Formats: sequence, C-alpha cells, structure tokens
Amino acid sequence: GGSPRAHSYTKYNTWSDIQNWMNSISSSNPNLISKQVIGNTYEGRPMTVLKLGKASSSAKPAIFMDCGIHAREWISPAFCQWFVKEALSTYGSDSQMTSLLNQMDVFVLPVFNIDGYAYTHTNNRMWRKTRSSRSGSSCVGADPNRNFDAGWCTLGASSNPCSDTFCGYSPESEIEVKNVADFIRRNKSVIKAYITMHSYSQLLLFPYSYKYGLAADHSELLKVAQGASAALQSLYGTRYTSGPGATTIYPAAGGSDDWAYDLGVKYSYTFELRDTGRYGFLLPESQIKPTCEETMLAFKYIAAYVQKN
Ligand code: ING
Ligand code: ZN
Repeated sequence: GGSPRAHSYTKYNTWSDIQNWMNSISSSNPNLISKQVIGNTYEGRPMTVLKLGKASSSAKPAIFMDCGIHAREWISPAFCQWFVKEALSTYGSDSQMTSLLNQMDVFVLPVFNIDGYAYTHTNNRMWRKTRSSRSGSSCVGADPNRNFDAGWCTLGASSNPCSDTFCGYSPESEIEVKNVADFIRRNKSVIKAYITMHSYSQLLLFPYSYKYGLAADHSELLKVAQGASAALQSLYGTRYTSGPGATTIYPAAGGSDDWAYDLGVKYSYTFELRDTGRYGFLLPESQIKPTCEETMLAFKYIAAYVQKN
C-alpha cells in the first residue's frame, strides 16, 4: 500500500484509525513511548496502553489516564490522542512537559470501552455501555463506570441489564474493567494519580460518588481541582465546577475514580468535558481543538502538583 494519511487530531477518529495511529506514533518515538496490551475487550479488541516518559534506570512515579469509558462521549478519546501528540511535540521545548516526562511516566489508555466506541460508529451513536452479553438476558452491555468495586451497585446504578446504568452481574464482570483494574493493581506502587475523561457537563469531580461522606483528602483534592479549573478557564473562559461526585453531579456507585482512590491513588479525578448541553455528546468537531487545548492546562496543573508532592 501507499503511505498512510496523516492522523487528524481535530476529527473523531474510528477505532481502526486510532489503532493505526498508536502503532505509528509509538514506532516513530521509541525513546518516549512504549505500547502494551493490557488485555482484550469482550469482542476481542486489544486494549492498548501507551506509556509516555523518558526511560530511567530507577522506577518512576506515574499518572494513569483513560478516555472513552463511555462509548458516546467522543470528545474523551479525542483528548487522549491530543494529549499524546502534545506531550511528544512539546517535550524538549516546554519546560513543564520535559520535566514531567523526565521524572514521571504517563500511562494513557486512549479508548477504554472499544467495543462500545466501535458500535457508536456503526450502529448507534448514543450507545454508552460495553457490548457484553449473557444467556438469559436479551439486553446487551453494562455500564463500565458502575462496574468497579466501589460501593458496587448500592446507589445511582441499576441491576436491570436493560438500563444504561446497569452495574453488571458482579464487580469487574466487564472484562474491560477487570483489565484496567488489574493493570492499576499491578502498578499500584508507582501510580500517584488517576484521571478519567468523560463528557459532558464541564465538571472536575473527585471522590466520593458512591457515598455522601467526604474523602479523607477532600480539602486537598478540592484545592487542586479549583486550581486546575482556573487554569482551564484562563484560555477561553470555559467555566468548570469542582467537587465530590455525589453532590456535584449525582450519587453513583461503582465508578473508577472512587475505586482508584480507595485503592490508594490519592489524586483521583473525573473530568466531564465540554459542553453544558447545547450539543452534549454530539460536540462538533470544530470544538475538539479548543476543548483539548484548555483541558491540557488543567491536566498539566494536576500533573505539576502531583510531581512536586
Ligand atoms: N458521568 C459520570 C457517570 O458515570 C460519574 C459521572 C463520575 C459517576 C464518577 C460516578 C463516578 O455517570 C458521565 N457523563 O458519564
Ligand atoms: Zn461518561
């Protein structure tokens, strides 16, 4: 075949385009990226984590970020792609990015719920859940952000397999959730921050969502979230609200940020990216660039804080 067309960071790419992009970007930047498959999805697609960071002789602390837990939130995987591009293109010129990747690793899972993401491109643009099925139910999928082992299915989740917030048949019943949870457990000693990208609502959430009680680190988590939101707002004036999930959006058990926090990953955040509902999940491609640019500032604010703490 001929040479591949350049990857577009200002379009909503298909899973196949994202896969090709991961292969080419990692083989072109071997000094800063390595690629690992952490398991396969229900339908057999490889869940690929990109590890960004300068190789080091000693173990480096790390940040884990995932995008695309929910299939229809297309701006989220677009951000993970943008982040990888920005990290590579500013390493060596931007002092913060250089220092971050020298001292820490950033694990990026560009698409968590790949089967669901593919389904939104081919069948149903508004699909949210995984694509798993079981005999005994004609309804497909569980909500991966209700399937983590954090107050599982006690609040703001449904035990009805046909619901969009179905918590699954047991914690980590969804293989995608199990693969990510296993990866984070395996790397628990180095992972200092967990960041997960959703849309929409313009919120920066932190634990807890599965209960109303405040996290032990509440005031620090709030302070960092407010600093990150201010950094984000400084670029285009986009306003974010920060707070614990249960009172800022709604109570919901089984979420990934609560699970990571209770595992011991202190800096655990859920972003709800643009917008506030005008376009909702159908955010136009013209907003990918400004959304990603402003979100980079918030990410970098959190990363700088984690790096020095
Ligand atoms: N919102 C999240 C959801 O899963 C959330 C909100 C965050 C719930 C953290 C639980 C924990 O419903 C979207 N848009 O998916
Ligand atoms: Zn979501």
